[in-house]
Amino acid sequence: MKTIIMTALSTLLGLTSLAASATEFQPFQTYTRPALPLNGEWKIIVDPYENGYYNYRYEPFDQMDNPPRSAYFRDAKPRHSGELIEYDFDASESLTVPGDWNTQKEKLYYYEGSIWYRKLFNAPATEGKQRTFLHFGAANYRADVYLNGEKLGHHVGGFTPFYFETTGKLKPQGNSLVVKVDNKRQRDGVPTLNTDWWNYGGITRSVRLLVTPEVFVRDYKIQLNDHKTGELSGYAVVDGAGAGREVRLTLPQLNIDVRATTNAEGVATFSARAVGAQLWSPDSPRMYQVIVRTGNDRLDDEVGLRTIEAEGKQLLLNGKPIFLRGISLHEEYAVDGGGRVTSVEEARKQLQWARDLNANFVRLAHYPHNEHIVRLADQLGVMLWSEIPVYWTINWDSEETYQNAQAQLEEMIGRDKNRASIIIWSLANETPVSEARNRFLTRLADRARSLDSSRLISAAMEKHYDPENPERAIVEDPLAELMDIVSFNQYIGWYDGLHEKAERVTWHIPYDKPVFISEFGAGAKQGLQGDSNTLWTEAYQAELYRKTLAMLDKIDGFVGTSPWILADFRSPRRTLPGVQDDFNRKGLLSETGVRKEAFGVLREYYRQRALERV
Ligand code: GCB
Repeated sequence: MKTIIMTALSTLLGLTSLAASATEFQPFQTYTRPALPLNGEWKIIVDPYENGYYNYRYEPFDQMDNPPRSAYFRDAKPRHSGELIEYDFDASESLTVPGDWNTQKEKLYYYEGSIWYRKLFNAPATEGKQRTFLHFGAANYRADVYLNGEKLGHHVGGFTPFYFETTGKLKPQGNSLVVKVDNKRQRDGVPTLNTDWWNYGGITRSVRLLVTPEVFVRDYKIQLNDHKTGELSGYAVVDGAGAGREVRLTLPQLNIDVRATTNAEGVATFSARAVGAQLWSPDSPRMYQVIVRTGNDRLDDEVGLRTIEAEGKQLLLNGKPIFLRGISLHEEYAVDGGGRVTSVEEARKQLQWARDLNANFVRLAHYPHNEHIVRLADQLGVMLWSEIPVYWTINWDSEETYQNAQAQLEEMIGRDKNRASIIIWSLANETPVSEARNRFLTRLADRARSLDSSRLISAAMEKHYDPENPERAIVEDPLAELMDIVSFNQYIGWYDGLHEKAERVTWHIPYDKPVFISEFGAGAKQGLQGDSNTLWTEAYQAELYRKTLAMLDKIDGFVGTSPWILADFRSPRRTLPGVQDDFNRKGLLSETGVRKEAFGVLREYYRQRALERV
């Protein structure tokens, strides 16, 4: 019922509503709030049989009225010499949070299963009616969270944030926070069993404890509706308030200072005009300070103001045509031990590599990346594509799978909706056309649009060949009708013939929409020299880039590309000894950042493109 009322209300207010969420997730803007970090060393127990979760009849302990002390989340110690407790966090080994587990211990290189994490901490000082929240940036894939032996809840999905309120649940000292993280792949999961990347497990992003006033600004959105008039609109969501609470929105450098009052759901809506604002763009990533206040609470942030539209076959940033000089990227940084990106410095290094390539756009594949990189992209002027892991062969017929995908979409948009850098939300990658898949993705597209009208929606589709003419490539997919941009992956010259084929193929793309090539590429082992007709050599990859770029240039409505991929990345599908050794080798850089010849080819192409401006 609440959902229905809120949906109607939001539509009425033209809100990009989080409050209409069908799930329990309510976005919480935490990045700029002061917090007690619970990062660092956590004690761990590796538990492949989930012995700490199920009894010997396979009944879950956390669904029992009085869970026994043998349940690991009780974090128990024998009370006397006769009490049998077969685990001991204090005496166990440790892992660092944030971080994946596979790259922290050799024995966990291929581990997929459950690991229990435990952190002891003292409560931060609070005053009066202040509230506390435990916030997780991400844990892959399922996290069950317990505080002082009691379950706080669980979260599914490896790349988006979640949190629990802990007000009244903390002891002044010695709180035991236990998290069971399980990264087993699942047929009904998002992603599903089969992916071309390693499914790193663990608490991969920061854990923080936030203290807020009783009533506080949990979320807000601000968007530029019209680049000519500077018309802005937005809203703030106040947690703990009913109707009639005053909220103040200030953008001091633009002399904007407006007040609004919350409705019964705690939502206050704003409109304002940004007179003389410098719009955000890669050439000039101007950021403006934003302050949202209510009572004694204050949320500080920075936003860029820009519009992005598709008009006919053109892509318009602030009303002007733009070409996306892109590159695809996994959230992996193999330098210094490798694994998932965990720090601002690593994220900055990745964006620096992209900028060295003269790129102005990065496709964050194939799941939402950390908040550091998205915020850095705002600062540095790099446009982004952000996607959810609806990849290949998701179980399209399962409602549970759909709800899972939708929740990840809502969490992604919920976290990043104020980031000017993100211009495209992507819903799926290389999914096979079928009735069930079309229904699934249509629902997701509708949901994405209802949440955010200030960005484009896309999905990486596929091509096929004209049965009458094997060199006439066609991009036709019912999904394309729903998208703002027609994006597709194609591997002519790698999975599909040799690079010379690119000289002969013509394209038929029957949509009056911008065309974006979200992937092309070839494997090359860095340092492997040879002739340009031999697979795996740097020369072959470089030649494929030359021929592919020449082919793409001829496509009507070509507005950009994000070749696959910036750096080699770990994938258990890639076993060829001496060449792949567990890495997908389509990087323009090796996994440690050493350039291959094709890096220079793309860099030069982008340099020319940048000179032409479009
Ligand atoms: C694709 C996928 C990407 C793979 C890539 C490859 O089309 O979208 O995840 O890694 O091809 O290397 O085969």
